[in-house]
Amino acid sequence: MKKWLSLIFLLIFLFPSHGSAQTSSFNWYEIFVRSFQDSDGDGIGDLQGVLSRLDDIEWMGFDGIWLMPVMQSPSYHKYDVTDYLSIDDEYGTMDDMRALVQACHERGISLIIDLPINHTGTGHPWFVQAVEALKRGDTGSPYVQYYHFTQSAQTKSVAVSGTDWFYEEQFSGGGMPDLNLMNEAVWEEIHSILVFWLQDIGVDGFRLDAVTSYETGNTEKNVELLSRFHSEVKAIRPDAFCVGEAWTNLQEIAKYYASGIDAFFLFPVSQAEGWLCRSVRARTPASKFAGYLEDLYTTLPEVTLAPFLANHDTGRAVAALQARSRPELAKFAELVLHCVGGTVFTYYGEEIGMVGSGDDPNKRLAMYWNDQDMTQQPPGVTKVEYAYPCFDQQKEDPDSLLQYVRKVNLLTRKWPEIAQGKTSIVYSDSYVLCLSKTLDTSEILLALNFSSNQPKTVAVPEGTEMTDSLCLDAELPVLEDNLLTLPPYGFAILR
Ligand SMILES: [Ca+2]
Ligand SMILES: [Ca+2]
Repeated sequence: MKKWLSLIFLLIFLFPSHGSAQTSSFNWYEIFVRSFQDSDGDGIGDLQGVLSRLDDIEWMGFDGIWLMPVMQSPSYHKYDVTDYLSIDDEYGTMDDMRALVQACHERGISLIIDLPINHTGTGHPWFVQAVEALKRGDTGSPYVQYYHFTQSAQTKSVAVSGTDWFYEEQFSGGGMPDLNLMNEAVWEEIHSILVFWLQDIGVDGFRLDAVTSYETGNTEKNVELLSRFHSEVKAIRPDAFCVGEAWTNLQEIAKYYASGIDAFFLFPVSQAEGWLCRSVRARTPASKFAGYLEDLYTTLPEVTLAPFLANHDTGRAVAALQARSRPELAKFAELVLHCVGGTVFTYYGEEIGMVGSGDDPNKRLAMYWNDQDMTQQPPGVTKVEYAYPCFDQQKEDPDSLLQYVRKVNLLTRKWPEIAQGKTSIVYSDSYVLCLSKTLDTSEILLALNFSSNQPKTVAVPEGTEMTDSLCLDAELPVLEDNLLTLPPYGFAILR
């Protein structure tokens, strides 16, 4: 153990962490493969299905894809992996994966995959062999050291049937025993997994599941483990991009960035009680949001942020925003999210205003392409509901949420200052927020009107010109005598 610890410190010393992300992709699309697109008629989404939808993904303006777990696993969600070097039979083959990677790269789309290493499934051969060893009384088996077995019940432990042992399981009830990430042999396995996916298959990085549970309650240790992970990844592929799920507050997330991992999801901005929803509900929405941003840029001044509104574990944004009958609010929220900067993650279906909350499967419904072309609903669904029209219909409607999200994505790509620039708040009042974004020597100004029903006017610096705008209808922002008037939920880019 001591030898291993000194290795960790050595690695940290040799690879000081830097905040800049190795990615050219800033509009990411999170896909739950099972619910996305079926290609072979069995009703279950698969990799060939994703491949067949790349035209649509590209059209929407996304330049990065995060696939939720694709490795062999007995559950519908596939976070309980039984073979890290495989593709689940339901999703297709490794050849399908290679084809998908190649097709993404031909389009300039990055592809990262979910990597749950906090735990395996109970069906993983490591765990099966560990349990067999315990049943034989062979506690010296190397596989026993892969997990956290104890002889007394802990707060998060499960009895190993047929023995008097228990295993640690942070996500209880899931058949997901926690790996012993303090074991050098486990890291040798992780190294092989990284080489396989980054080198042999050519994925562009990973979404790291449940990093706060690596060593639950020990942020310092988790940051050390992630530093090692980061070093190993960059040694294999210096341009790989990793984003971590540290589901915690801003101050804790800031600590995780010390690991060097490119980005961490900005949980505080997401969900019904997050900054964005709280702000749009507030009496003074723009100044409220500006206050949150001030905290954000002070706490995380030099890192790549990863804002998102909803993911597969949260309720969907339309419900959180109470925007079922207010598509304009869903649109504006997507815009505000992008103005935060960094690598923005959009969960599949958010771009067409899908809803779903409560039980997990309800948050992972079949993508609503149209009424014919849908996968089966995931098992355990208790409510199937689609609040907004289907993808095909929204694609034909120039005023749809889908078309708006596409415009936001395209504006973000046209103006790299928005995602990559250093942000400062130059003005805020109750309803108007102006942000400056500086990238290298280029500076642009973003002006947003948070009012749902009133035009708002703000003074802008002399000589500023409006280069782009995005509004809900035909009414456009007007710039006259250094006064910018924005229609309700209007947006302008100036420089
Ligand atoms: Ca299928
Ligand atoms: Ca753990």
